[in-house]
Amino acid sequence: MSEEKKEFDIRVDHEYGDQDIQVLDGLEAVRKRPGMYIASTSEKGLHHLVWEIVDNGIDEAMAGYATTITVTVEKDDIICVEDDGRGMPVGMNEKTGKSTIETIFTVLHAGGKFGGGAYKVSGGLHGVGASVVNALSEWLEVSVFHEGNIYQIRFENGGHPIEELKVVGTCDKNKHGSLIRFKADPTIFTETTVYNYETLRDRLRQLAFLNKGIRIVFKDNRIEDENKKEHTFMFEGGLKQYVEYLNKNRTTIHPDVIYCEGNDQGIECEVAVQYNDGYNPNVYTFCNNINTAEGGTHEEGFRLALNRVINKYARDKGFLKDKDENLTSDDCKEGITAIISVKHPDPQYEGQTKTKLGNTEVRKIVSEIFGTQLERFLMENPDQAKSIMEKATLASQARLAAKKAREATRRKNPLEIGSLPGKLADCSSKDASICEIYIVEGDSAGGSAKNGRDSHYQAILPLRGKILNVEKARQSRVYENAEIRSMITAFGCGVMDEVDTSKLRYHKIVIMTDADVDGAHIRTLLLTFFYRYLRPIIDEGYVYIAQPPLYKVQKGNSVRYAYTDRQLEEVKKEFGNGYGIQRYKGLGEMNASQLWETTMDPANRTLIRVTIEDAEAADQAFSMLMGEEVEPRKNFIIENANFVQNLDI
Ligand code: 1YM
Repeated sequence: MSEEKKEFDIRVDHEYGDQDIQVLDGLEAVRKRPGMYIASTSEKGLHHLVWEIVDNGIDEAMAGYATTITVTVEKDDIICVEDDGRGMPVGMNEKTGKSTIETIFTVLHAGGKFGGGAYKVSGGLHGVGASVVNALSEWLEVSVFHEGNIYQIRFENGGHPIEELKVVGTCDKNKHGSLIRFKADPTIFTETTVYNYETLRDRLRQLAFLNKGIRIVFKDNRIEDENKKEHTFMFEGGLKQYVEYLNKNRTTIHPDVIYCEGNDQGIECEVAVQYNDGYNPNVYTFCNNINTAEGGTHEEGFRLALNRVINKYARDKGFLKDKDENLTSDDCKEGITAIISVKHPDPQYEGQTKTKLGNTEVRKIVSEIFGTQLERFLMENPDQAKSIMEKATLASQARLAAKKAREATRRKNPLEIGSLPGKLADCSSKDASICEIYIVEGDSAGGSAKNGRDSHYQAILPLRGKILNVEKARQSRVYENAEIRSMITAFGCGVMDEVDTSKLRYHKIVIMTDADVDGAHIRTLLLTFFYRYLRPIIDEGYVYIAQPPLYKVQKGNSVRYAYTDRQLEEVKKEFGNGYGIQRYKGLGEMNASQLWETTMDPANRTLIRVTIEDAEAADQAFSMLMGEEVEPRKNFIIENANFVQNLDI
């Protein structure tokens, strides 16, 4: 037996037999390799702890016993989750000889096995069990309100009970439910134990949309602002309201959200759809409340039905003539906002990130439920049907035009230098894994970058002026845009469904814009373009943002650069007095060697890797950019360079 366990044996106050050692081995295994149980020990993994516990509350609500789940972030980042359900069972577990609650919190995967009857739909991807949360917490407390009594048990140091479950007080006889409080263990979550307000708020809102009628209260006691501190999310309309919410900054082309639900073979299926006047589809799919970002059989079923029903209606009603070819799936999806949510007792996930639903029976179930009800909607609402048919047939015409334009941007041979854009100062290396391309705003900065770079592996592509907002333009116009064509040909990896990142000519695509509002705007437009037309280069982590300094501080011969206002204060302190400060308004103010030294030299620079944590957040960002209101848009750009995360060298 290892030293660690002996120490543990002494710490607990009642005797432990072999069985207990096994239990604690389990929790110890979680602590040794947390990555096997939660996504990571970074910020994402930290939030996983909350979702694990919240899921149990949602299960209780979906089983019809709880109405409200309250999630509170207390000061010091303690999480408290409470529901008003039956309360976790307060009896003993025969097999372990301990209370059921202690068992659930100390035996890996115990929760599921104890549940009687009602199947749990939550979990799946992160259904690792409450014991994992316990193992990764500095301490965790469970309280159950049951028949006028408050039962409680507390665990410390990664899951060790300090006492057995016992009654610690009384409460109103009518009160019932479970309450769990915990503090994440900072020795496990070494990056951060601070919860992100937006992450929690947005996911709790999403859970309320996905589970209609459940009230989810979010309180963040770390915040002073009374308006932001507390939110109640409750949507009787469920997905229908979710679609309305996603379309709120858009112009819809028909008034009613098409909504349907059904149940077949124990699989629940819910779909909501509404078209807007944009050109891009926004289709989000979920299984058991988990975002299936890679799609899967539910998405296929949806697509099949959409195609089948729209084509049939278009033919029957003469929107398509005999000579016309069928509308493609892309035609039918132009400007669609759709949510597909299934609840499955035994989901199978596939794909690179295990976010693709694999259960084959789901395809037909979704296709039939959605197809039947979409058909009925079109029949009953001919005016709205007409708007949708016109949109899809127009998309089809535009597609044929776009195809032509697009063929013109496709280089015959990716290495054929002659066809590379004229403005590109390419690098000499052909080894994509070391090559970088800097997309630079303006010719003057482009000039400095060209002179300052290491031309062996750094290429420079200067862009003139603002680039096209691809959210507001049809594909054919996008492909006509000179700046966009330059990027597509320079990258060499194709566009849209033809993207092949193995052909990408640079493994770092670096956006280098001025550190001002215009620079932020250009950056967002570029990201919008990448997101919509070159999504895999973001997903696979090839896109970065350069961080030029904001200030140069000089005293005699020593020069320091400051990238933030805080750094500036530090440098000022260091220099005492007698220094001069230059504020850089644009990259163009730096000469070639300064630009190299501060922003491009791998030894000194800071690059921020762009990730899209969640398509919905990004989509909201982009629709905000499309909105007509200028002020929120400006503020938004300033605040949210922010789907921009993860500091990289
Ligand atoms: C704040 C988190 O965990 N609520 C919760 C959990 C359970 C029950 C009720 C519950 C379930 C069942 C029967 C059942 C759980 N019980 C178990 C186990 N909120 C939160 N509310 N009675 C109560 O599934 O049959 C696991 S979770 F295993 F004990 F049944």
